[in-house]
Amino acid sequence: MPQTVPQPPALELIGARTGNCLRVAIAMEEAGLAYAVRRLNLRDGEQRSPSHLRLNPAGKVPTLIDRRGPEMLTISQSNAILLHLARTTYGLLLPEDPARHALALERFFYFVTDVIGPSHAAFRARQLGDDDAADHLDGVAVMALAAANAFPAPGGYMAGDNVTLADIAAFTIAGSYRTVLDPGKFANFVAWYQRMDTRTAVQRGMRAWA
Ligand SMILES: N[C@@H](CCC(=O)N[C@@H](CS)C(=O)NCC(=O)O)C(=O)O
Repeated sequence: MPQTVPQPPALELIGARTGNCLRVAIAMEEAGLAYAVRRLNLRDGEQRSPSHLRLNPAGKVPTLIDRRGPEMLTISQSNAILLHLARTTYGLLLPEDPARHALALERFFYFVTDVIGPSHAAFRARQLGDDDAADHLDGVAVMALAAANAFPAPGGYMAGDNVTLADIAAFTIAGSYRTVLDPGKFANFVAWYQRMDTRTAVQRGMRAWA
């Protein structure tokens, strides 16, 4: 009798419970993609094992293995993975209309470079014991988040009526600062955060690395 050879998952996400990995898991869920997760124990240094370094020479997570096409793709950098998922899911994570697409990209990069970048730098500065630099960089991230109060239309998302990469990037970092933003002053942003927080796909993505 012929034996069925188990097939590796078409989409395999390697990572751990970190903001960068959560962002990719939420994007997978929002796009309705089936994927398997392979957890690495970062404390034990599994990201620097020879087998992982072959996939990602930087020794970081996340890394995505995409076996959907004729060639197996290995992609690292969370935001490159997000753009790859958007490109291969045709309008689900970035609108196809050029003007709406441009707006979603503008806001996606806003959160990546103006909020996530300073926030990660603040984290590093604090680890190194430079609290002044860390406080300054956290302040830069908070000011950028506060300015994003103007982005969502009431009831909507960061770049229109539907969730895009901009919302996914914003949500995974906004959680760290949500107690700092005064709900009276930044009501639009706080309402948007709650809208994201109650989405089934977002909740599933947040549990992906549990
Ligand atoms: N820019 C990269 C950052 C990757 C990164 O720093 N990943 C962290 C977890 S969020 C990591 O792998 N840390 C383990 C280590 O540095 O050893 C991305 O967006 O994917």
